[in-house]
Amino acid sequence: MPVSTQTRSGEPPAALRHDWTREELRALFALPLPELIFRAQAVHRQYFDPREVQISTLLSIKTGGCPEDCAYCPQSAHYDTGVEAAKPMDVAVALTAARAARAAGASRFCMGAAWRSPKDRDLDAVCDMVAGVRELGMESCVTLGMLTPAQAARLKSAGLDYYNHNLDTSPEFYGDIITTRTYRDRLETLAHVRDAGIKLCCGGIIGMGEDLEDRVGLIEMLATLPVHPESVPVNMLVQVAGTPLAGTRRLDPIDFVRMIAVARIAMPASMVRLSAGRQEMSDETQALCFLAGANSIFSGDKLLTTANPEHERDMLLFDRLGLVAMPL
Ligand code: SAM
Ligand code: DTB
Ligand code: SF4
Repeated sequence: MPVSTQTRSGEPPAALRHDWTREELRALFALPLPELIFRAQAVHRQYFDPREVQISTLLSIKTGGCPEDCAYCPQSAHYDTGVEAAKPMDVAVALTAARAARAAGASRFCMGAAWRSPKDRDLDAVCDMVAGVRELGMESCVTLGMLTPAQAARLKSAGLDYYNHNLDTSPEFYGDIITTRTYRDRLETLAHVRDAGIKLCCGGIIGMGEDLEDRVGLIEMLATLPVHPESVPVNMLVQVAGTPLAGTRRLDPIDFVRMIAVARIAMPASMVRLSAGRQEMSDETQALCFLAGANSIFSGDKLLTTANPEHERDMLLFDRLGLVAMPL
């Protein structure tokens, strides 16, 4: 993590806070946009070079047929979305994709599996993939669902850098979106991952029909964890036909920008990732997200099962904005 003890201007950076209140966060969301962006930029520059954007690439290593009922997800077996359940991917195939991602400038390779929780024997191949990604000189990340403490320890021994497990939304709205596991289950997995010494990638989705208070509640949960997640993915719902959330009223892109800015201010040293939803976003909205403190993206023409902007479009946008890929 590039957490420095000095800012680029030589001043000590603002201290990290873990006592954010909903009232304070609500007040940030209510600021006029220029003021909110100004504050987010000021904080961002204390911790990061504002030109640099970290690039991760995703790969689905086990697609579809998931027993969970997450209302947004094309991979849930509860919904008819056209995503077929597939067998886990071979290690060699995953590592070929990792090499291609590295050649395209990605510093982190993230592998996702549509499991409620992995079986111990599932981890054999995952651990080989993690070790292979590390050998390529990239950071490794996996998202496999709920983990036991022993499974987290095993992944750590294989060299895993990050585990992605999202809180998704506020505790109050969560039950409207997922009924097959609880918010507490998620918090427990996050604790197991932390206890194993793995860095956390944890964020959520907006545009699911939630209220502003649910966005406030999600940031409160993330920013009051004992250690802020090192990566905070902010996903804009990708509406997939067949899922219960298809047809949800579209989010105002400015509300997405506000979410990024508040995440940046509340968790100043974290990578805030402009995650799913970029395919449907204009270049101008993405530019506003970078101004609001986003400093990470998923690159590659696919997320897990849905489309992501092509590499060329991203590189052109970086050029137009004067952004560069963050070195490892
Ligand atoms: N099964 C594991 C789990 O849920 O923890 C890992 C894979 S799951 C697809 C990873 C994350 O992708 C979810 O937590 C959710 O935040 C995000 N996601 C899934 N479908 C999405 C969609 N349609 N739009 C935006 N984000 C989505
Ligand atoms: C995260 O927060 N977003 C990524 C990653 N973590 C695993 C996944 C987005 C998935 C979007 C829907 C799909 O492509 O299936
Ligand atoms: Fe399964 Fe993860 Fe999709 Fe939920 S988000 S249905 S747990 S793959």
